[in-house]
Amino acid sequence: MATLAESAPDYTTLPEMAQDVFTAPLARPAHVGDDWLEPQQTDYSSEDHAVWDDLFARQLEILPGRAASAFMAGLEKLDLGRGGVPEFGQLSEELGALTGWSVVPVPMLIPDHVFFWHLANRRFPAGNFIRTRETFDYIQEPDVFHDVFGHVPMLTDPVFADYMQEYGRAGWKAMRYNRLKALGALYWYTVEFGLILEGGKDLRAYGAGILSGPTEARFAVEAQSPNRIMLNVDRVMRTDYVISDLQPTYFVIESFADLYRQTVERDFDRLYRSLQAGFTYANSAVIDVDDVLHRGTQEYHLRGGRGSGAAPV
Ligand code: HBI
Ligand code: FE
Repeated sequence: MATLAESAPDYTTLPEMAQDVFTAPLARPAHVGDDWLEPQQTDYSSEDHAVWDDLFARQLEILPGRAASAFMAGLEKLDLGRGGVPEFGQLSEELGALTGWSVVPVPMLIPDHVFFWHLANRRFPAGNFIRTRETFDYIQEPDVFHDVFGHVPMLTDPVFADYMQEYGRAGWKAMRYNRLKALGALYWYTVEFGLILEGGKDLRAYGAGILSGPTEARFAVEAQSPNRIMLNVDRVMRTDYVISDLQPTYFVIESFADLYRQTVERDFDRLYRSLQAGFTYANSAVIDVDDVLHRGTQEYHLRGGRGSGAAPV
């Protein structure tokens, strides 16, 4: 049977999002255009720069031995600890020389199709604002510390940099099949909360959601509560996730090359056709196809999780 050959989308132009695609509507601030880019990066106050410096110092106490080697190398290559919030122009020049990526300022969360479009063109949209002392430990909206400290170092790794671009390109197909939530789960369990088993033995974090906060690096790498399961893309794209607490389950890759292979060389048409709308597996589920590294006790979540006073054990 002959199938119609699909031509590749034009990734250079902003895609149109169909009205009936399941996605969160966002009100666009009046001062940004369809690309959601800020005209320029904020002029940070000296207090803003001090907040960056203090966040940076705190993470560096926690991350050695817990963060992936590629992440620690990226921090060095970009000299992100030189003091103060990095200037995106200079950062983009340095990152551009390494992997061709740039960092562009956005006001807040941006719509999925705009986010994918920037990634497909090797532009990383980073929150312009920085948290305050009041929200020092935890904020839900991605600020410049989460985005630049958490995400940008990984973009110095050539394979990971390619994975992020391919992830953005994958957005077009996910929109067409109305499966953005499933593709979002893949982002969540890799780019935000991914673990890697370095050299087949050392568990390390490469996800920005883990690396940019004070608690989750220890929890993700060392605690007894969470499940740690080898990444399987089909499985992950059927798995629900929580956005406001530590993760009940982390998925582990062998290498970035393996992550790239599992996703980019995959037949997403088949997967999307077989996926139900919505998720199949709870975020704490362990199922029979799982290659389980550690079966978690889930003690932290069973005791009530964030806000309950439960220890992240
Ligand atoms: N916007 N600023 C910003 N940062 C994100 O990480 C982001 C976003 N919009 C949509 C989005 N992420 C999702 O598409 C991914 O989490 C899948
Ligand atoms: Fe993020």
